[in-house]
Amino acid sequence: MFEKVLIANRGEIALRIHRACREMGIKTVAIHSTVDADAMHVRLADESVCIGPPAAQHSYLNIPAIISAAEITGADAIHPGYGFLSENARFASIVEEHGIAFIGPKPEHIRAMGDKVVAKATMKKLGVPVTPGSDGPVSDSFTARREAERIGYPVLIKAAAGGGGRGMRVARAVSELDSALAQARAEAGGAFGDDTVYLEKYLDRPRHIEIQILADSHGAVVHLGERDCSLQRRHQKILEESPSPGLNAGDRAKICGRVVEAIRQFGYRGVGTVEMLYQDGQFYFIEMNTRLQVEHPVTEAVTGIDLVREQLRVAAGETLGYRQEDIAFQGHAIECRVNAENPETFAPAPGRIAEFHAPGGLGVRMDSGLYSGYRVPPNYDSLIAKLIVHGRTRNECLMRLKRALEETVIGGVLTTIPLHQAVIADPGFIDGAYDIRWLESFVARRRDGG
Ligand code: MV4
Repeated sequence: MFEKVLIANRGEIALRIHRACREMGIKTVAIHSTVDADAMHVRLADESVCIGPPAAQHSYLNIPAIISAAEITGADAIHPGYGFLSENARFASIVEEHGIAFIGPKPEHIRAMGDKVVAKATMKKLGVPVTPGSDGPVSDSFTARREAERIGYPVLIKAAAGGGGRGMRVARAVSELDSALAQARAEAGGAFGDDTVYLEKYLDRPRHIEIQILADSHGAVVHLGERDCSLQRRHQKILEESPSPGLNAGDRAKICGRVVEAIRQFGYRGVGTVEMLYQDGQFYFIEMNTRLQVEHPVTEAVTGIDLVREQLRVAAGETLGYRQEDIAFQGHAIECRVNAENPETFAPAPGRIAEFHAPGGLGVRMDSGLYSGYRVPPNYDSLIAKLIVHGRTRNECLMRLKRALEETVIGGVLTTIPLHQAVIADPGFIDGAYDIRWLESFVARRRDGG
């Protein structure tokens, strides 16, 4: 096992990784920008290195500074967390070229899944159902028409370098196709420096269900069930749950089996998430994330498996040490993402935390680097805490979540807690029949005072 891990991230996830390392007797190195010098993960780590100014481009994305910090402190592995460099194949290979272990998949697997056209072709070949589409890039009007005709309208134009929804445009008829194609390409080119796009059948009201997988470097692969991440606004998830209230046992077993087999054949190592759309009883692969995800604690709650510990173990070459049959799924878990934002306008609301009290009790977990007096910097993502609640049933989980949200005190900044309280009190959420468009209409209804 590693002796010292450098944590190439900040905030709650840096703390989360530190905690797993501590429990395994591994020393930790925190890196931080100047504005994060007083962050909790820096205080708790065994060592820390300031790697640059507030702008992420010059600190948390600064590869030479991070490699230098690892070399100076003698770290034998780097954990990238999520966001920042976590899905940067070039970073992963540079880390390994320096004789340091990258806690994640091999660079070639990161690269393959980073290109959405390659990812989709790979999964299709390995037997995972994909959304009907162009099966390759579409660059001219003629090809677009031919493919859209074949797929059937409405079609969705997506960026190959995309993910997260940027560079997506719907065309509902041939009359909309040329302008949608031009807009998607322009947006993709601007956002990713690559204007390659492809076409898919547009799914109207799907759920977003993702399968968590875990693989060692000896060919063992297991799934840890699904998370329903349909509650999103502008491609930002706000609440995730497991199991999905919209999935039956038969469909779950079928898709999880398919995904595990595909990942085994792919030769993947580490944790991974296979993102699917689910509509009318059918699954469609959209993307694979090759990192630890924000919402991983939902899976930890229902399986009792520490995903960061497993990441460290498989990155060090250890075997999983258990089979699929050994994994038990217990009860229901929900995560609320608490952002320092105006809960009505979603405008970022950084500032000084005047008061902080985390909720507790049975089945309640709060992952956060907050403390009273901490200043939430304006330079990064507005996620400041995650509240994860577990119960024996979805109803027990919801009752407990309501109680835990009421108990939470975060003073001095606006947070999205009131939004969560409204969501979990709404019959449309309680009945579990929501899809990816539910939250946007809920927010609009609230704004119009309906
Ligand atoms: C789709 C889709 C409908 N049909 N693909 C959005 C982000 C990207 N990762 C995939 N996305 C979508 N792909 C087809 N063929 C709708 C979305 C989508 C979405 C997906 C998951 C969660 C929230 C979403 C919000 C808007 C659109």
